[in-house]
Amino acid sequence: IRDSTVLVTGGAGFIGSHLVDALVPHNEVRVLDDFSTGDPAHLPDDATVIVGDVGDPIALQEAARGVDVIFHHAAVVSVTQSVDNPRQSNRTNLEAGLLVLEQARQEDARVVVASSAAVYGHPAELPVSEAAPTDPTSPYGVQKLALDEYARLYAELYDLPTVALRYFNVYGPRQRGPYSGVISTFLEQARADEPITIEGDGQQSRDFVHVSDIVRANLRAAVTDAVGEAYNIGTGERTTIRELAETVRDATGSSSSIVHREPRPGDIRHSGADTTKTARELGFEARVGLESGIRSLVERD
Ligand code: UD2
Repeated sequence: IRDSTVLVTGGAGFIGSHLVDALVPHNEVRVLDDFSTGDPAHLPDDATVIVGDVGDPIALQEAARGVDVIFHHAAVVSVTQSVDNPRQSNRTNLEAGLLVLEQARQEDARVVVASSAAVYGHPAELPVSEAAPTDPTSPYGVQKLALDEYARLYAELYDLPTVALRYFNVYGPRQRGPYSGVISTFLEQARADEPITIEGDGQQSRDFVHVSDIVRANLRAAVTDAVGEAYNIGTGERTTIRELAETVRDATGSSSSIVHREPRPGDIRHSGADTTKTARELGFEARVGLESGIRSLVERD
């Protein structure tokens, strides 16, 4: 998109900050972030930063004034944290999301919401399509599902252009911290020549999608006519955690051993996107395969 005024909530976070980078050259970009997990160092100078909680109506109103599009990426991303404190994550993931939709209604703005493969829980069929039953297994998944449904409903009830993007396992530069995902954990371990820790037998699988593809999907969602819909954002390829461990070790030239620990309680066994609807209706396909994505991560720093 070009020549638009846009708001990225959670714009200092992992996904949000990459999106801000892509938007800044051609648009007026505002970022609303409370920097609870986001990093100011990731923000380009040309973005206007509003420091605040997305759940604070005053801060949100200020940040959203006159915008054409809101990319809603502010969230409590840790599934574990949502299990430990469901009401706290509900406030950010659902209540604040609803506030964003309401604010968009005031401004007549388009909204792209960050949804998740977590809405499917343990998928009954693989790859999982958007028409599959939703059956989340965590408060995080329930919150993302409710937001995803609200987005659809706002399109239906109020004619608000909304799009929900159901991200699979996202990875890439700037992903770090205790809840940051298996690829960043394995990379850190490999770089330090420490054991790479597989939880369980390593035969569980995931659809790993590079953050640059997530950005491209958001840019499509900002202009598509196919609104009021949810779209899977993955590559359509599944990789086992064992294969991932070996790929990371090879790519880094590390001498790490690969060890197994207790499986994670409630872990999803397999997750993979059916990308048919996204390709046909949103006109988006992922470009970055796992091996080249990991290679570019290794070459970076
Ligand atoms: C991802 C999302 C989560 C939610 C969920 C939906 C991330 C970081 N999290 O959770 O937000 O959307 O999908 O289902 O993308 N593992 C190891 N060793 C480690 C760390 C992880 O073996 O040191 C395993 C882990 O047990 C799991 C797999 O790797 O089987 C992926 O774990 P994850 O935390 O990266 O992501 P996931 O799929 O639990």
